[in-house]
Amino acid sequence: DTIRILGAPTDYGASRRGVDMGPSAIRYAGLAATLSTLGVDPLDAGDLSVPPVEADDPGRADAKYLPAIESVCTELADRVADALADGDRPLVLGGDHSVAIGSVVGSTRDADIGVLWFDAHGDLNTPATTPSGNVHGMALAALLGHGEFASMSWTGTGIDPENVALVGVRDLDPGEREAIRDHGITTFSISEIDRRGVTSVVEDALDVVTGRDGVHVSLDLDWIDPTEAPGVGTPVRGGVTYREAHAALERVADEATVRSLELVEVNPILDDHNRTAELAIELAASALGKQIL
Ligand code: DIR
Ligand code: MN
Ligand code: MN
Ligand code: MN
Repeated sequence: DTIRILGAPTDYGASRRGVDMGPSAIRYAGLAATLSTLGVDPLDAGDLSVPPVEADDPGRADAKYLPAIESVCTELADRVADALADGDRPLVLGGDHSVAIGSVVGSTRDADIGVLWFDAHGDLNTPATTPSGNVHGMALAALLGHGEFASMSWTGTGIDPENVALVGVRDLDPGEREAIRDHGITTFSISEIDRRGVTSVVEDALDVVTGRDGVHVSLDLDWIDPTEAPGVGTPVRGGVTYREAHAALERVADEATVRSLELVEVNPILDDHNRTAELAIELAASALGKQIL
């Protein structure tokens, strides 16, 4: 079992914050060594080449840096699909969450998959509803072909919205609430985790997203409480605890086939001695089947 590491060092999805240093921080925290202890072979394919955000112009205010994001995601989709075609499992290191458009487009190519989206946010805005113009807040809407994204071929997956679940959200914009209602996106809020416990919620999410060829796990580190994961692009108080995060990904490993995985929004500039990158690696290990005993 080979895990192919693909770095996507972008900071286009929300203008410059420092998440483009995520792949470096995650590697520095010992990603390859940790994967080796799981009995999988890490194959580091390096980073996509991404020009610095300062070298570009944001362009339209309701979808900043969209052409640059298109070009990174188009290349990433091919790299992810190539890894899968070679029999490797892709592990994408962001970068801001807009890179998920590339990962999921690549992972769904010729495959039937589910998508689990662990995030404080819904990432369900479109250029028409975004309060910020930041594409990282639109990544899931893009993948589902909402609004203007329906006419953009590079974001298209044809994925059935019934095979997508959002887990642990606690910060939604009005247009995102509408999208959840209108498109019937299965959404488990942080309040539902409070009431029912993370294990039972994740089991329900996994029932929803079963795809013949496995699941894509998109892990935005801001899903976790900022006390444990301070180094993220957009921290939001009240996230899942350290153990809840592990319990969730352990359930994923036990109950599903993880086809592809991504760790996004790690921001070493705001981090405390790289602990968020270290946590990202630990959680990837849980998702890939790390056993305590
Ligand atoms: C907000 C923030 N909903 C937006 N989104 C973030 O700008 O659309 N997503 N931070 O990760
Ligand atoms: Mn996100
Ligand atoms: Mn988020
Ligand atoms: Mn289903």
